[in-house]
Amino acid sequence: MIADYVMIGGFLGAGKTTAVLALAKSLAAKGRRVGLITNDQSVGLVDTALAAAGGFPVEEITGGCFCCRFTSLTEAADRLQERSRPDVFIAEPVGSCTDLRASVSYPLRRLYGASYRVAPLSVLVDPIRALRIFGLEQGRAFSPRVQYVYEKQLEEADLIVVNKIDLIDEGRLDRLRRELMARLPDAEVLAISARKGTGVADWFERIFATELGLVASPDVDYDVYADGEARLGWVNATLHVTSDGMTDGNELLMALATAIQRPLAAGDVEIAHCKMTLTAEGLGGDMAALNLVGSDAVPELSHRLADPLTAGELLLNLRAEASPDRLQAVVEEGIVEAARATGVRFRTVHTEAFSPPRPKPTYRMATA
Ligand SMILES: Nc1nc2c(ncn2[C@@H]2O[C@H](COP(=O)(O)OP(=O)(O)OP(=O)(O)O)[C@@H](O)[C@H]2O)c(=O)[nH]1
Ligand SMILES: [Mg+2]
Repeated sequence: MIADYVMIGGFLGAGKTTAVLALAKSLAAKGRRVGLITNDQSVGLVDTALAAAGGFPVEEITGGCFCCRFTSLTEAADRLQERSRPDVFIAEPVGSCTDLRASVSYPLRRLYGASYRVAPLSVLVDPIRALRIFGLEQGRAFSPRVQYVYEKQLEEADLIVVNKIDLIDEGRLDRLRRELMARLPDAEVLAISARKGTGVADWFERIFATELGLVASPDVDYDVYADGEARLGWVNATLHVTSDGMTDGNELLMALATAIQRPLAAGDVEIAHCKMTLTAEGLGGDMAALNLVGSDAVPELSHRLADPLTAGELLLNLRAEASPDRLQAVVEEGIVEAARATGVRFRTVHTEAFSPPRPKPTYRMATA
């Protein structure tokens, strides 16, 4: 049987996980069996928790990206195959990775073409981030090396999917669309709201109506790419939370996010994405999830805990343009402040702060 392999890329916080889950739901409703693959440089993934909460079989690849661990990708697909025999795999690459066409899509097509039909490469765009990066609007952006990675991600897309259109008016969307079409004349530009469902049916149809475009991959200067990626610091933490009385877990996530955001915004550090989940112990796996997609953005709860809790597990994944040490210190101080504000106790189960290492793809096939 040939399964579909769908990869949904895009920069950190663009809405990949939200879109992956929306696509998975829509396919499951049509009777298709879906398997999800998440990816990160480290363990303790918010995205895996969200995918599992969505009720889908999920395999995670930790400790490196798909491109650098190509074999792990096919092994993850094999494990999903054993568990639930998916006929569609949906993979979310790390949001700071690029060159996926050459290092994942083409190798998959060439080496495993008998097992997978590789869908066109979709790259999601957060319109507010993009308007700033392209200089069309004022606001905090990233340094040029990080923007290099951002631009390379767009350059390799078959489908550029402007997401979150519920946040912008027609005029801003038009301006962005024109800019994208001028910069990337060969790509198809779509506009959706993964959250509200606007435009997603058309996009999903495009994913299955066509195949991966067989164009040459963009040239990528790996020195610049590696430097751009390394300027982003990452913190992944798994924390055990307890309180003597009942605590509102939603407020706890808000308190922690605010305590992390404040010093970073004041220190002129741009947050790419700060995300957290809090899973309550003994409440049937009920979970809250919080996302913050910029230093001047507003932290948002995408899932809320229905009931207060006395114990739970908190996963925190922070990516921002600053050194890992600085981010780690901000997280530690944030934990102290959130504990003081809410009266809970935190115990660190696992924590890791680092910058992504230089990407070294297993394969690099510039053409199909
Ligand atoms: N308003 C709005 N928010 C959205 C939409 N899609 C996603 N978001 C929000 O954007 C934030 C980031 O979404 P994710 O799906 O986690 O983004 P991601 O690209 O998977 O992020 P990383 O995995 O960290 O790179 C969350 O708060 C989402 O709820 C949308 O269509 N509209
Ligand atoms: Mg994600």
